[in-house]
Amino acid sequence: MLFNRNKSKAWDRLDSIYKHFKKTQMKDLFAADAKRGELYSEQLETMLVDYSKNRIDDNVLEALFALAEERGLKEKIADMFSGKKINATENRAVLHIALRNRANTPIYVDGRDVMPQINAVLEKMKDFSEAVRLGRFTGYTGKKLTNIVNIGIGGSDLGPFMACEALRHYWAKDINCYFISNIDGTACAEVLNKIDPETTLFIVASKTFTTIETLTNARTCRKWLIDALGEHAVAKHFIALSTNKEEVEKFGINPDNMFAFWDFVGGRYSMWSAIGMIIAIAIGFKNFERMLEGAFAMDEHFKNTAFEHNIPVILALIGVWYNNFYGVHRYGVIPYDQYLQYLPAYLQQLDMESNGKSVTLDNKFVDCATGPVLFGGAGTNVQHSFFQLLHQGTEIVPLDLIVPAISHNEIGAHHQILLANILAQGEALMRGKTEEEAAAELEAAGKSQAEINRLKKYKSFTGNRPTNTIILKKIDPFTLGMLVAMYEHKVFVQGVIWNIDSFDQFGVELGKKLALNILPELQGTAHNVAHDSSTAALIKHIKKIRK
Ligand code: G6Q
Repeated sequence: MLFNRNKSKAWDRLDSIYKHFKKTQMKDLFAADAKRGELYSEQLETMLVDYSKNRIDDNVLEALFALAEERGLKEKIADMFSGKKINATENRAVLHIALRNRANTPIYVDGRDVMPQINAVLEKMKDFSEAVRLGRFTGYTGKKLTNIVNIGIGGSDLGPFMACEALRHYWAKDINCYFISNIDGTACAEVLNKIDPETTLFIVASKTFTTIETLTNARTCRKWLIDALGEHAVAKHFIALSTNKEEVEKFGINPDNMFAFWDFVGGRYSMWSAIGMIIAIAIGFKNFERMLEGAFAMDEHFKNTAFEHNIPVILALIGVWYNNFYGVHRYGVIPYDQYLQYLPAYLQQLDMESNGKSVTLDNKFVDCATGPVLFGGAGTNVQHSFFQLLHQGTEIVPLDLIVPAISHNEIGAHHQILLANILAQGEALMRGKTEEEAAAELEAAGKSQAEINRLKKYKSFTGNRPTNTIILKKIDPFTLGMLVAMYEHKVFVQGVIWNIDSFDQFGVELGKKLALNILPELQGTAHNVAHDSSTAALIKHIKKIRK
């Protein structure tokens, strides 16, 4: 179906609603309806999503749901869950949902049920992760493997890294996890300095097994291990997570030590697959399965719930409302939880790599804005850094504020202070403070009239700044699974609205290719390659310094 927003009835309706609605103040909407908070909240299992502090009302929401209907969202969701090749540019199915399909109902790709192979790999992961944790699979010299190093980048790093950090509370006491992703030798050196070869397991995580950063890091680690323990030790200290058996063998890893996944699992959607091995080793396979169950609960909710109560759909459409009608192309995720501190970095890839596209599925340039710029950081830290701009800057930045009601570390009043802060931020951003209110406060503080007049503008806040508040019970594997799956589906819904392929990533290729051209120049084996004058001068300058 050709999507042209200028000819879309639902889009036109939203355009005209926006013209009247844009000046509406959220605080007036709250004043007019004492039940607004309750009305615009949804709960799933142990997760509550309050989306009431947004510039929306029933009329706006209805029009957004109509847009989703018009875009065929229901059918698109069914297509994904049934294994249709919705990653059209790469002609692939998109089946991260199959990896956590706890009902084990068949899902067919090219006439073949994918569930048996998924279950077989999960079984193999279970055996291996338990063998490592129990010390049944040991290092070459018979010592227990307690340092687990994941070597991977992008989707083969960010998911496992974020999830391991989020679930640190569940780590086996004698296990430590490390992550090497950057090609910068420092990344390798800093990890290798901390660990002992006899007790280290390297996990080479690469879907393609051709990624230069990962293979270079893996080779360096392999040499480090061989220097210490000899060539024979490799089989006991290296495993691979990949779709490419041939390259794994070429690298020198025994295929018995390879854990497979498939081209229907996108890199940034792969932490539920073999790529999650380090998570399973750290937290135990039972907990890993709980994470899959949490994601499955969100999948079922997403697949079966009417748009009006469908959490990923609602969040996605509110995002579209700001992005395409208010012209707000940015968005922040602020977890108020130390364990979730890497969630924004993970979501940055999920969202920006998925929806940072400019060509529609009909092979035309888009005629509306697509994926927003996503950033974030852990509360309360960021309240003392970039929140100034969020409160008083000229840019509107919609936020997701996330917090667990119960901390794993309930020490004194820490968690209550944290909770008070997240709630206060949402309230402050929505309500703001008028000049009159600022003046009254200054007066109460005993300031002179001249001082009050001088300061009241600086001390006022426009408010009307949107937030979603997501309250979790506790950061446990099940909850994390739900949360991550919620964002995956939110991104998918937005991709459907914008009619783009959320599952390819051609945009990362050009720079990679050019780096391969420049490398021989820096190494002195190629000369006089054509470049723009800036790049040419920079190459010359670097070579001079490194001589
Ligand atoms: C994710 C991307 C990308 C990918 C990395 C690593 O969706 O495809 O981030 O995960 O480039 O690729 P390999 O796993 O093939 O090494």
